[in-house]
Amino acid sequence: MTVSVSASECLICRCENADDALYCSDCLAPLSLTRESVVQGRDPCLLTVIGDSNVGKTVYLGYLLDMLSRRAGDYEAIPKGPFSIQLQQTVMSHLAARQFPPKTPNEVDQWHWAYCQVSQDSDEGRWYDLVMPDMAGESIAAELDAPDTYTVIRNLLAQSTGTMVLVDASLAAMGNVQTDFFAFKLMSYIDQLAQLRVGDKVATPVAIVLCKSDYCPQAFDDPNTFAQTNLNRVWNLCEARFENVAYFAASVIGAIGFGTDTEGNVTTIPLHSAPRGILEPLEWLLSAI
Ligand SMILES: Nc1nc2c(ncn2[C@@H]2O[C@H](COP(=O)(O)OP(=O)(O)OP(=O)(O)O)[C@@H](O)[C@H]2O)c(=O)[nH]1
Ligand SMILES: [Mg+2]
Ligand SMILES: [Zn+2]
Repeated sequence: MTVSVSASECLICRCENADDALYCSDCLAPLSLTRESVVQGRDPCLLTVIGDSNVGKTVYLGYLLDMLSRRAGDYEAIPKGPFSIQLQQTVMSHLAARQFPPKTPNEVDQWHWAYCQVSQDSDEGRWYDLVMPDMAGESIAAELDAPDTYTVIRNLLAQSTGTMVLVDASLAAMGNVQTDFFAFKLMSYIDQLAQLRVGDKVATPVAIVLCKSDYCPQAFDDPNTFAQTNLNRVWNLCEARFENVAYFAASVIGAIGFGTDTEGNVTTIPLHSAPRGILEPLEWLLSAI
């Protein structure tokens, strides 16, 4: 694959920027992404992680990146630049201190962008240049309700090689309809972006990750049945409009404790990490692209 951009063209929205600019003037994505891909001489593989606020995107993505750099599952991962390590450092240092990382800010220039090269021993030495931004759930919600509020989200989804849709399985299992509706809206947004004729289906692979499945172990036993039962609107839309969808249960935390903060609010405390199902969605996406 050859890279088709110049060093000052934004990889996400393709707009031209000044040679010494650090961030794209249009969508605020870091231009180091483009510069690095020009050095590598190939287009990176954009994997977009989306989901409602508080579903666990930051925790999942930070933990996934950390597992890759610790060579879990025979993976080898090389971060491209120190900015790519920030997300995993934030997540791992908070978990080590028995805290959850803070909510991702809505400002695009505050999002962490992870850019790393990944290869798996069993994949004949093939390298993927993965770009995975950690976006704020509230910004995603704003873009769904009023398209073009966050052009960066639209551009990312339109160009994604693969997408991970994160859903809060613990809420879904309790019958919370908001969980199903949010993912339903997201899938419909992706479907609309593809601008396909009625009979054609979206080919981009989509992994639906049932986060916080430590609260509902039945999701691990059979993610498909769990989704069909508890996320029925999404399931039906995927059947009708998407060619390549798979469901995965995942959880990072083994046991949760409860405490109170200085203002008396109840807080959750991650007592220890027990990752389950973290690598599988990535593995499937890489095999599907
Ligand atoms: N039980 C359990 N809770 C989790 C897990 N991952 C995250 N959580 C809880 O979910 C909360 C939100 O996680 P985040 O990763 O910050 O959520 P987010 O999707 O990044 O949210 P925004 O940044 O607002 O978009 C955490 O503060 C935890 O309370 C998990 O694996 N198991
Ligand atoms: Mg977050
Ligand atoms: Zn841009």
